[in-house]
Amino acid sequence: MWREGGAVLVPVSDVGLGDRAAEVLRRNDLGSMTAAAPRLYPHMWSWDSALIAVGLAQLSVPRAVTELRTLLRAQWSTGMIPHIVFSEGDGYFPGPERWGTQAAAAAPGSVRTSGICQPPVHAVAVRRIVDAGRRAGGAAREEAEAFVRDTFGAWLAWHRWLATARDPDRRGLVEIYHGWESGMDNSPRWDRPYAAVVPGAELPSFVRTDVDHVGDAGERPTDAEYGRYLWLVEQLRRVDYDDDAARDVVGFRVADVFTSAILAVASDELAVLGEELGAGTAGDVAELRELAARFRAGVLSTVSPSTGLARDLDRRSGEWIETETVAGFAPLLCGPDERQRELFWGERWCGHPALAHPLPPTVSPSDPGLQPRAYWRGPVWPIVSWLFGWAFERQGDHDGAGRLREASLRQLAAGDFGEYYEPFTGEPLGSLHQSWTAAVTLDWLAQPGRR
Ligand code: 2M8
Repeated sequence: MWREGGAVLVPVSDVGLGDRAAEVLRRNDLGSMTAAAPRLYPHMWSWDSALIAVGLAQLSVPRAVTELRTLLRAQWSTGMIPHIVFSEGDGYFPGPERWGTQAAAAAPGSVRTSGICQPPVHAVAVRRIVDAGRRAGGAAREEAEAFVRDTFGAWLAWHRWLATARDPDRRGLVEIYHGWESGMDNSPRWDRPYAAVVPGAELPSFVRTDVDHVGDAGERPTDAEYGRYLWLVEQLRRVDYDDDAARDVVGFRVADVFTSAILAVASDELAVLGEELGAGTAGDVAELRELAARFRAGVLSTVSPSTGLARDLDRRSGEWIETETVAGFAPLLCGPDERQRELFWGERWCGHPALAHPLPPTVSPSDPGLQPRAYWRGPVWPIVSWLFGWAFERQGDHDGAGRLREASLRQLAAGDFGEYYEPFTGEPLGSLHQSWTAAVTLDWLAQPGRR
């Protein structure tokens, strides 16, 4: 099942690493979904599952398709794809009881999910599955292409929901109601908006489980941060996750520039797939192209003239969020950008002399606020490096993509598949055997033209 007809393009020197990565995905396989990590995350996460499918596509196109079909079974009737699809496993908090989404009118009846979303990287994965299917040929190709025709409408509904419910003023920026929706949970990007979130006395008590599964609790968010995270869940739950009501009651509303950039490129990818495979109507394809253009323009509208980095916008206070994080490179994810390219490889970022590998940390290594072991506040995340490498390749910047791939494979060579890495020592942190880290490793190993 794991290697079909020699379709795995792993070079001989990397066979060991590729085998280990495949083994991680096999062990985390729960049947029709993959746990994001063995103990810390025993369920399916939305953007993890897309990147996991990118890796699975190198091993088995049908298994990659199954992953995304499982995710789509959890799609809400509004079009939203929830950020967690719960497995039968336990040991994760907040679990389905705390989310209480069964009362939400739009939630699916047969699957337990959370009530918020994550960045829409899915069309990127669908494209990868089609490409892998075409390379393998035969039944794999047929299955991949049939998958696009079957599910095009569902992905379109997801993009439409983001572009309407989460961009009601048509600014070309996706609004998020929780730091978890950004995927970059405790990034310094969210410090200011979170400062205004004050948990009410009626917040039900809670016991965290995440800190039991990492080497050191300092690698995870603090208890105070968790209190705010859970208070937002409480606010959303009280209005049964209704989109219109949520906008008025939630204490955190931020236009997220990185998610917006992902929506822009993913809309382009989906438009191309629709056209190539005759999925959807000409109007659907035109709509996706319009979304791509609107969100790219939205992203560019946030760039700070002084730093050259893109910024999030706090919709509650109306203030720009000025932090020096990797999300500032959102324009570079959307399209070629010479000024940003120079910044990205320059001394404040990948070219910083103290870095273990020339890869983008989540916070600039020149920023004194960087915390090298603290989750999204400094470490290097392989999936972030992968997303930029993917974007560079797409823009025809093969050199940039190759640099990120080679540096990442050196970072990953020990085969721990850390959730994130200490930027100055290269030590793996958080969960080990993290599925999406293993998955992007497989994709990097399979890419033709490695230097
Ligand atoms: C982390 O987020 C979850 C909450 O969604 C958590 O900390 O419990 C983030 O890194 C997120 O981006 C990721 O999707 C998830 C699973 O890997 O873990």
